[in-house]
Amino acid sequence: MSFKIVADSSANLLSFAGADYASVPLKIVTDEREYVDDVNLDTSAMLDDLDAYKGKSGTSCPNVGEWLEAFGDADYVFTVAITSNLSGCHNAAVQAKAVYEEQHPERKVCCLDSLSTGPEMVLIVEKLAGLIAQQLSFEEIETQIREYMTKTHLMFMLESVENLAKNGRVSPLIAKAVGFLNIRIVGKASDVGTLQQLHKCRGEKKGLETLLTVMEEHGFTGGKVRINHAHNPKAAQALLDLVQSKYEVEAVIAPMTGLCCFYAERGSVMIGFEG
Ligand code: X90
Repeated sequence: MSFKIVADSSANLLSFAGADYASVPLKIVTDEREYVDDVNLDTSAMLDDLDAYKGKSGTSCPNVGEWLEAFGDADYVFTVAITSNLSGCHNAAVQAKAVYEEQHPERKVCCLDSLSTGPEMVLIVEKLAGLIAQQLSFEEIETQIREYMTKTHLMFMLESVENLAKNGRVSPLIAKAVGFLNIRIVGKASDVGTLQQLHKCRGEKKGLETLLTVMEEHGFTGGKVRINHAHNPKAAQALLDLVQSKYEVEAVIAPMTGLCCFYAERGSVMIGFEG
């Protein structure tokens, strides 16, 4: 029996060695061109282009056919998608599941709505790989991963929410708060998969300290952390140093790819952890 994990590119995980894995790209689109969020994308050049570009920019999620293609011919597929509250990704995966299971009645697909994005999706993918390696049944893996997902969290520090606001993914009220006076937004993926602002902080140092405080308030006591940054490796490392000064952790720092760079914007960091 073959198992495959398929996540959309908002996980910032274009490849993964721990299992048969595929990343399905979202796209960043303007009136002039389209940036596909895959290994060929130069995110720094994209952000520079977009800074210079005066027109509208947005994003689009993978369609049913793109999910289906990523399923390949696996017997059992687990999809991990960005929160269905902010994107149509999960919905398209669910439709792809229906087509796949109808075409191949012996195959099964489990679609997981992360209610999150980025590094929390990475934790889910890694856990799935571990469960598959234990040779558990498809049903048992589904039960255990859904249980695991109730314990993982995503927190972030954003330098700007301009693109989130322009694309209606955050309330205008939150949008007003950033972009001036050196303000950073510290927040989390809420229980229903929306962007929830917890604090406004002045400066990066204060923002990172606040990030650790809110992690602690959500049950963090060390363990696995996955950190993603938008062209800000220094802040990612500073956050890790801060966390490690108090806790034993097993950490990975990785850059955000296209989708998250577009929405989180230069300078931001996200952290996924187990509560
Ligand atoms: O379908 C699409 O076009 C994609 C839309 C995605 C919109 C949200 C992207 C968020 C990226 C920003 C900070 C973390 C927010 C977490 C909220 C759950 C990252």
